[in-house]
Formats: sequence, C-alpha cells, structure tokens
Amino acid sequence: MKTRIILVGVLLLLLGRGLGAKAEQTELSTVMQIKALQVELLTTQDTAQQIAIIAQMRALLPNDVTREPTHSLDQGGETCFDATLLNGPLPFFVSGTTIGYTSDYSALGLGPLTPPCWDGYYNETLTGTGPDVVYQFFPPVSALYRISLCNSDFDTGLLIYNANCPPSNPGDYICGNDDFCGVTTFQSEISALALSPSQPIYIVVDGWDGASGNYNLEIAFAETGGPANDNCFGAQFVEPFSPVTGNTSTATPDAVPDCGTSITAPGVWYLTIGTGNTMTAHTCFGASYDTKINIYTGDCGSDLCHGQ
Ligand SMILES: [Ca+2]
Ligand SMILES: [Ca+2]
Repeated sequence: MKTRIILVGVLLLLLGRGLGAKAEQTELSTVMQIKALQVELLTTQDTAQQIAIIAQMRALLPNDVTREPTHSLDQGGETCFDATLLNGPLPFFVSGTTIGYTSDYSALGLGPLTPPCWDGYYNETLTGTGPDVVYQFFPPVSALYRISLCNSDFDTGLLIYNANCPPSNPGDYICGNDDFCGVTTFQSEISALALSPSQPIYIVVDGWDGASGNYNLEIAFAETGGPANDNCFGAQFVEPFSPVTGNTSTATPDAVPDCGTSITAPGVWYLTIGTGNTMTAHTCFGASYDTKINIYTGDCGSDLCHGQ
C-alpha cells in the first residue's frame, strides 16, 4: 500500500509499505524509479532529455496503455469516434499530420465574438477550418495544463471540447486558440487550462482557413513558476528521519480532498516510504508560518487520506 502525506502549506507524500517481501521490494523499487524519473523530468528543460526520460518511465510500466497501437507515431484519429487516447504520465509529446484528413470540426457555431477562454486572434468562419485530427486526454489530477502545437509546421488551430462524441459548438466547447507561438506566430497553444480527472477532453488539432501540415502536440503541466514539488507528480522524496526544508510562497493551492484539516493555502508535496511502524510527520522545528499537513496513500490522483 502506498501512502502519501500532504501538508497544506507543505504537502507530504508517503509510500507506506512493509519492506519484508522480496516481491514488494521489487515493486517498490519500480515505483521509486518512476518517481525519481518524474522528479528528474520536472527539473530539465531540454526536450531531448525529457523524451529520453519519458522513454525510461514507459519502459518501467507493466502495461503501457498510453498509446493507441494502430496509430503510428501517435497519429491523431480522424474524428472523436477513433480519437487517439492519451492516458499516462505527463508530459506527452506526440506527432502526426493533418494532411489527407478531413475537416470535421471548426469554430463555426461559437459565434462572431471571441469565445470564453480564447486568447488572441479569432475568426468564426476561418479558424479551425482545416483538416483535423482528434485526441482524447484523461487529466491525471486537478491542475492547470499546457496544451501546445508550437512546434508544428503550418498555421494550426486548436479546439478543446468535453468528451461528448460528437462534440458540439458551443455546448461542449471548453477553450481554443489560433495564433500563439512558433516562428510564424501562427501556431496554437493554451498555456494554462484548468482540468480535473472527472473531465476527459477531446483535443482537436486543426488548421486556419484550410491549412494542413505536420504537427507536434505537447501536453504538460502549466508552468506556474512554483517549486518542482508544487504538485503530486513532482513530490520530493524524503528519507525517514531526514529533515528537509522548503518554501511554499510560490506554490499553488492543491485541488485535493482535505484529510480533516482544510486546504486553503499553497502547498508542496513530499514522498516517503512506510517503515511498518508508526511514523510522525511534523513542521514543529522551524516553520515560519501557520502550517497544516495532509497525508495521502496511493497514486497521484487517487487522493486517499491516510492522516492529517
Ligand atoms: Ca477530421
Ligand atoms: Ca493559427
């Protein structure tokens, strides 16, 4: 059983497990390797290194369900009915093409005025009228996400919908973008979109005024400017009986259940392993503000309370 500890103001993630059985040790070792890679992933900005780390993480997973095997290079599906599924550790880097695909979705129906959440250029009759492909994304936790087509080679468009198939305008529309980034500034990105695990979405990779081409789609946690352990997936490992120091002043509040004490302030996450005995987590020796602690068990997103 894994255990996580959350401190409000400071969040601590605890892996609670007896270390006696060899099989358990093996499994635990895999968990810790993945956690260590996740921490490494969050601390590098080098794309090639990020891709290499993700490959290492996937190799450790017993069943890789993050990719649709019938689609080469993670190509998006033609419509929502055969959308390529994205469900696994972030960030995702997938690539494909819209050349040869048909236009099934566009901004038509969202109205002449810039829709909610839309940043920058918008034209109801031209935005997103290119051939399009579709992904379905399952957010692992409640967080802000960055969805980007910045490294694509054509004038892209990006539409985000609730995962109702087929999605409708404006009923299922969540957010969209036309021009945000890239050498030509015609590529699309939504930099900070709030999503929760209860809200799977369709991501439509589209083009402006009939444009099509090769795309690179990246999905990552939004860059909040906070510490690396600002969210559960970036939890910092701590050895039992080894105090650590940190700072919550640039962190963000966590949308997770409280475990008996409310979460009303920015928090950071830590991860440790249970010894099989009663353990204590505290901030009694030097915290400079009024702290709280919540403790969770299980994987990120499962949010199972283990203490307070
Ligand atoms: Ca299509
Ligand atoms: Ca565009």
